[in-house]
Amino acid sequence: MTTLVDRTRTVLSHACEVYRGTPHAQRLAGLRARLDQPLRVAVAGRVKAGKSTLLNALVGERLAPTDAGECTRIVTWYQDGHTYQVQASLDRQPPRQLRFTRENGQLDIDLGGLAADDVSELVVTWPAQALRAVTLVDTPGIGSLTESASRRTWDLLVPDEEETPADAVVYLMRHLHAGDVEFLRAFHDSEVSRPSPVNAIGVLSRADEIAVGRLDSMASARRVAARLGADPNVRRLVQSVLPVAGLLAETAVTLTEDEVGQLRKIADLEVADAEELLLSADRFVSSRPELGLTEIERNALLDRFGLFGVRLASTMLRRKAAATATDLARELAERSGLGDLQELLSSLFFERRDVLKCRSALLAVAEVVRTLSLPGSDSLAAEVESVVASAHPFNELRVLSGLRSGWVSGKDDVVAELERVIGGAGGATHQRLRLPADAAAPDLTAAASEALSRWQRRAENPLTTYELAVAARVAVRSCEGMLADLSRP
Ligand SMILES: Nc1nc2c(ncn2[C@@H]2O[C@H](COP(=O)(O)OP(=O)(O)OP(=O)(O)O)[C@@H](O)[C@H]2O)c(=O)[nH]1
Ligand SMILES: [Mg+2]
Repeated sequence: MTTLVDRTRTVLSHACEVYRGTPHAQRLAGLRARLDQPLRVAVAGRVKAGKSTLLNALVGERLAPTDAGECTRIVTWYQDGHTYQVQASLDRQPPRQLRFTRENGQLDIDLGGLAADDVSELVVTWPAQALRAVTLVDTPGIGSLTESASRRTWDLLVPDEEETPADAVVYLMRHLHAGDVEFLRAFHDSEVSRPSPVNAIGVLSRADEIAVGRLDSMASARRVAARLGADPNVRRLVQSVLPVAGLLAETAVTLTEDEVGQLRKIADLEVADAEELLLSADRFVSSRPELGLTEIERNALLDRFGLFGVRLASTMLRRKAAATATDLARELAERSGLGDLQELLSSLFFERRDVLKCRSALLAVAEVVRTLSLPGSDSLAAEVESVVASAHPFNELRVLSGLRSGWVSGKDDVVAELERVIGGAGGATHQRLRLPADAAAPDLTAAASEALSRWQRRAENPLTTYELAVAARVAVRSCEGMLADLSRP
């Protein structure tokens, strides 16, 4: 069976032949190579939304700078590799290797006299488990579009004439800002990425700050995120919005024994005393000198955990909800929302990585064909069309974005089922059928058969709207695909 990747590779090989000797040749070869590389996910959002912090949490190391340094203004790629290396791409000169150091686990890159504006991007190669499946791209915050650092992010996500270098985007919002909607719309409306929420998810970032650091902050953040995620304007742009306390997540995955020792001193206080100490950051830094923590240590704890994190971690230690540093790290990571984000990334992006990569590649070939017409480029365009039109995963993505944009509509329960069946909540069979992960094969088969008949009836029902009937036929194919998979030994 030829897979979508095989077919895309064939198209790219033809494209390389047709455009040999032109300025597009190198880019097409690069696109072909990209099919075998990890998925590229960009982390984007406004200035200080917590992008770099979240990226570090996803990698499990403090690689991205979260201070006010020059490097925060440069688009930076974090990719897996055999050696540790940092390379700067410059505008009109060959790339340059940069020196770097690590202090307290934090990577510090020396720009070696270069100004941030002269560097078009940094590529950090770092052997890390988390980077095997995905290359992460940290972007400067989008403030004003005229500012040069914003411009680079904009070019990365919405290039004028190139394919988007990222296959998918995690978009951070602190609370919905008019600028967020404007940004997301531009990202999706661009010819290259096409209006589609299929490759974007939203994160309500710095979630601990929503209820000013109270212990129930994450619950409030979940409510705000659910509201945002249900807003038609947001649904049109991102698949889902979930809250993440990025700082807590980053600290959890890089927690040290020293820090746990310091938190234990707070945990040993009487509940009422600890609560009073943690009423505000000022009070935490300056009161109870007998605690045995210096002002520097207290400030460091605040920087690493935030007031919410100090409260949560010390409470968990006091209640013995976490006994060891490892337990505490795991609990904090879970409560920060990092686990949920990783699951969502996995079901919506990683499991679909081939489709997303092929999508980026085919859109780019279509773009090249539009830009430069050569003998053979017409048939190339037809090939792209044929792969795009006949590959079922693309049809699923199309229906998904049709649902999100309101183009396909129907009764709420029908729409919800449609979205699930075509993989909108994850591509695994049990997710599509809304069954538990350990559902037995006969139950899956029974559910898939029932879904198949339901969608066949809907597709053929003369009262079904034209759009819904088209979508129903895609759902029928999805059900048939599940049944075919299930019948394989
Ligand atoms: N309380 C709290 N603070 C956070 C969180 N995430 C980030 N911060 C803090 O917010 C500041 C900015 O965080 P960054 O991760 O650098 O944000 P960014 O979006 O990468 O910023 P720029 O790249 O400069 O636009 C830092 O001081 C972080 O410690 C969070 O989840 N909670
Ligand atoms: Mg940053």
